Amino acid sequence: MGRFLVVGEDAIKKGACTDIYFRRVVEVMERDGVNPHVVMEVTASALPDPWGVFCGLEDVINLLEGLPVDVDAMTEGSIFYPNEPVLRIAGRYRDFAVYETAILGFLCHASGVASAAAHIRLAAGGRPVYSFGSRRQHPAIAAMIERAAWIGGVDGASNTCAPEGIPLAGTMPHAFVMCYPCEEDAWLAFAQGAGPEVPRIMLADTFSDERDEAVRAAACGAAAVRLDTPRSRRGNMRAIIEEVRWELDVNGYPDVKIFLSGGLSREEVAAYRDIADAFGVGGAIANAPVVDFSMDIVEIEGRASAKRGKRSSVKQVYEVAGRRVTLPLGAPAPEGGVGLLVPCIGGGAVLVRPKMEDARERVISRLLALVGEG
Ligand code: PCP
Repeated sequence: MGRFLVVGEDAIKKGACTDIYFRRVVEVMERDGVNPHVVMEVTASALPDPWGVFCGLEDVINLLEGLPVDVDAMTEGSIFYPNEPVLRIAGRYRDFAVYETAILGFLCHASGVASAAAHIRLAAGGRPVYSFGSRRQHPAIAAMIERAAWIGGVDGASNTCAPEGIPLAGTMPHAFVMCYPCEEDAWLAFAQGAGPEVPRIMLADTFSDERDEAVRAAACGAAAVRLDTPRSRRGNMRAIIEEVRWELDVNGYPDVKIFLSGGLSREEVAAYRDIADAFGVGGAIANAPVVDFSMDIVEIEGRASAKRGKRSSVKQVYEVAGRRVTLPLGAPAPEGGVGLLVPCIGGGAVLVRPKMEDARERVISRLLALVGEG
């Protein structure tokens, strides 16, 4: 271990970040000369919502590249449902057994974040949503969090380590306001000193009432005011936002937008989307429940086999006229059906690398059709 409690890339790549039982059973199997050819599938039996967003494939491909395995998977950014295989690995068990921990870790976490981001984007009904939650997770995974949130559909991310291509978004911390003699001094300093590309969004809740600070911030050149009202002051947040809007309007600032943040849940985003102009969401995206993917043998030495509770045989998921059908891979494909699992790695060689922008487009293009599905 180095300075921080972080497992390095090299340890992950060589399979050293694993559950000890994998290493132990591989040793036993080596001694016995047991190493069957298996096909393993990754599925989630249940989800917190009717559907999820598949994410994390890029890391899995980088992990398995060079191993003697074939990998097929849904493309990143695919919508998936419970019991659908999202990824399959074919190879000799011992050759990849120790990687299960990292494979699932990559997929469970990234898919959880991307799924939450997509559901929050839907809840926002067209209002921009920004990922502000990298501070809620270990900094070593900030890039993963922001990438998954971006694929899920947020409009920007706050962490400077977000992968290139993701627009950075932020306003100002309360600490900044407090470092000046009064709020006006801080807002004016920001208006004059921040780069020209930085939106003049002034934090308007540090010491006084939001309606008071909002109008004063508007007078200092705010393009928007951020309300990050502490929980202890939120008697009726909707009434507070409406009052701020009213006072901005009657004081001659109808174009000043209202940016909402601070512990927002998906439900709150939906509840305020008609009166707030944009949302900064932290924990509800970054701390999203992981997807409980598991990785199970479904075929061994060419014979369909699965532990109880799991469905045996290698499968393909088809999309047919907006419906999803999962069938054994050998069964005739439904007419007009498009198979969603496609080859990614053949004999250790990478065939297709996911592209972040394509994954995001895939999610966004599907979201409207999913409104009725929760
Ligand atoms: C932070 C920031 C956002 C919050 C976090 C997003 O708040 O202002 O509103 O994360 P959340 O949705 O999990 O709350 P603070 O910690 O109050 O930081 P600051 O005073 O610097 O704005």
